Amino acid sequence: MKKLLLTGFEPFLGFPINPTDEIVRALDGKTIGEYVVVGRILPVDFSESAKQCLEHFNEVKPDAVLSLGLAAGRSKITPERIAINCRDGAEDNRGVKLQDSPIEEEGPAGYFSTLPIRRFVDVLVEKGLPATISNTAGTYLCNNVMYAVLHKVAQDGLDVCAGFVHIPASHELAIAHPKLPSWSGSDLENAVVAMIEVLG
Ligand code: PCA
Repeated sequence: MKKLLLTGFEPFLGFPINPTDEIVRALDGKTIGEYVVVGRILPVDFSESAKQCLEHFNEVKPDAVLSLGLAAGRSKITPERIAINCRDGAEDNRGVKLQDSPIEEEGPAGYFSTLPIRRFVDVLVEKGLPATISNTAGTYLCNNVMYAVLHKVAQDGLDVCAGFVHIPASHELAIAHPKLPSWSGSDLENAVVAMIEVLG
């Protein structure tokens, strides 16, 4: 059986919950398609998130990595096309704010996702779940984790597909932040399951 490292994030920036945390906990240990899911939650912390993600990677030795993050305000599931070598944006959960900071001093400008993102979108839409490719994962923690995993895979020459998918807010979050578009928790989870099934 192949192993999938599925990551989510803790709550951040005034959002009382992070739906990725709930999905990862729900799917941890499940077998989906050809994969057994190993779920891990990452901190929203510039000095820790990529480090911890790579520690999980080394421990799990996954065949594929699917990382999830909340993109509050987006209305669709958005597989990310590219991660860029930059950290910038709001304060993290430890109060650290970075500007124009490279993730890897000597690293390339960016990495394309090696997940089948076009197929993800096609399958989700066929199932009636709105999805579109996103061409920016931003410069916050989600981009940081996506870049760090793809950098490791490239540096070590590993046969592991990896990438990142942003998901919309859940209804629970939209109750706390009424202007946010939102999905039900079960639709969000079904979308993640459908993407894992695409992997094999
Ligand atoms: N979303 C943030 C960080 C944690 C999360 O779930 C992001 O898009 O970078």
